Amino acid sequence: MFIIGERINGMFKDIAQAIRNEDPRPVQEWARKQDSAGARYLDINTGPAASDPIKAMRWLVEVTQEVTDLPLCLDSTNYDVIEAGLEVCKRPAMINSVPAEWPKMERVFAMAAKYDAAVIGLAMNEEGIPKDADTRVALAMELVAAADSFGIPMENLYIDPLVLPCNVGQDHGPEVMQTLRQVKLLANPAPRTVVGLSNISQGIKGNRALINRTFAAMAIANGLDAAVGDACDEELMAIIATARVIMNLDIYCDSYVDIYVKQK
Ligand code: THG
Repeated sequence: MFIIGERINGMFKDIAQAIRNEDPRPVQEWARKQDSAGARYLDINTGPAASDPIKAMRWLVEVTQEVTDLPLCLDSTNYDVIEAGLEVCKRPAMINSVPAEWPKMERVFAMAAKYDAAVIGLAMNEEGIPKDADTRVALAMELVAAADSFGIPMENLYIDPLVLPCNVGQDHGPEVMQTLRQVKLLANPAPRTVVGLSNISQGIKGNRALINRTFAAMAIANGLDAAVGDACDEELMAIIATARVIMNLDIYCDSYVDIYVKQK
């Protein structure tokens, strides 16, 4: 399981301000910090306030690539914004994201094939986010079939069951876990899975980090492959390293946590 660093997102005030002032420093500082904390990709999202999101996406990609070699996860619901980012990406990127809807899947999977990008497919459609796991899995199957028809290999498709804050969508929790398990049965090789980790605690007063960390450990036990999350939460990164040992994904050695922390 790996982390896609969530911090370069115009939803955060410092990044929104950096975009407005074309000041690369906050963006590059977060890029470096998330890289050295162990992020495997960096999510890049202009946020809702950018006046020219195409220009903002291109700028964010360029200034981020000046300080890190990590691949980028381009996060937007506007596919012209995603494509502007793909044009300037130096390494194969991840497209975040596409719902199980035509013609959006057509646009995104064609773009993924052209730019050799991975794709996050959302378990939702025109009718919204389903409550139950079975409907989420049915939508995941539509994404699998569509990706396959464009020649996208399954290891480049990440299914997102879609996580809601646990105070508004508490009944979704077990359905998300079941979706993570069942998605692995849809194809051989199976598609990968991803969630937005911080979503689970959004808008909650109190110990958000505890909720995010607990959710991460549980989702890994259910087969989670990746999460958009806080790479700079050292406790979260240690929990992930430990969960990977328990799930037999990494070899145990007596000082693995020490080694993990030193390698960062
Ligand atoms: N799935 C996929 N991509 C995603 C998400 C997802 N990208 C965006 C989001 N969800 C994941 N990223 C974040 C980033 C920040 C927060 C939550 C998810 C967050 N932000 C604080 C808040 O809203 O309280 C902002 C605090 C501040 O302004 O300082 O929690 O689900 N594929």
